[in-house]
Amino acid sequence: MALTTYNKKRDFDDTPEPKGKSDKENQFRFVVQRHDATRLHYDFRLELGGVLKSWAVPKGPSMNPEDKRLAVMVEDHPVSYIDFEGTIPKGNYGAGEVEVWDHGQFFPVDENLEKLTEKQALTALKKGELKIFLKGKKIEGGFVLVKFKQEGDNWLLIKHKDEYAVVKKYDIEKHRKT
Ligand SMILES: [Mn+2]
Repeated sequence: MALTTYNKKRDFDDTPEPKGKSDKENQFRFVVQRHDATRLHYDFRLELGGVLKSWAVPKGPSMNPEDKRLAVMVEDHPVSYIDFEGTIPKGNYGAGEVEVWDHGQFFPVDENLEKLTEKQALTALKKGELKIFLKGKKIEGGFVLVKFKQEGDNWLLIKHKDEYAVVKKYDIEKHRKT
């Protein structure tokens, strides 16, 4: 079961995070959670296959196509994690503050920006390259997630060159909600 690792890492008597169980109906939502843990990072999650496919992005997503953001794939999270905000207490896995930085819809797409089905998206992910179109409040437009080696969990998250792209330096912390 996809959420075994997620559940194993957490003590639900001690963390306010939701317990993992998979959902059936996919709504193609995404979330970016700012996670002020041992190291500040942004967690990027896509609702696919009854779970949230998840990457920890140390520098966060960038709207500048020049930035190739390292995105380390982590364990699948339950769909109910999509609006999780709060404090993971000290001593727990990922201890620190979590806040939703951005959220919205996404569409998995092919190279011609035609929508893919959920099944096609899962296949693309397995092959190590998934193109998506995001419609969030802060981030918008085409992105690609590409695995840069066959082995390991290291991917790159790159903004596609389109009308939503930002060409100047992109500072995610300045884009933080107040
Ligand atoms: Mn995290």
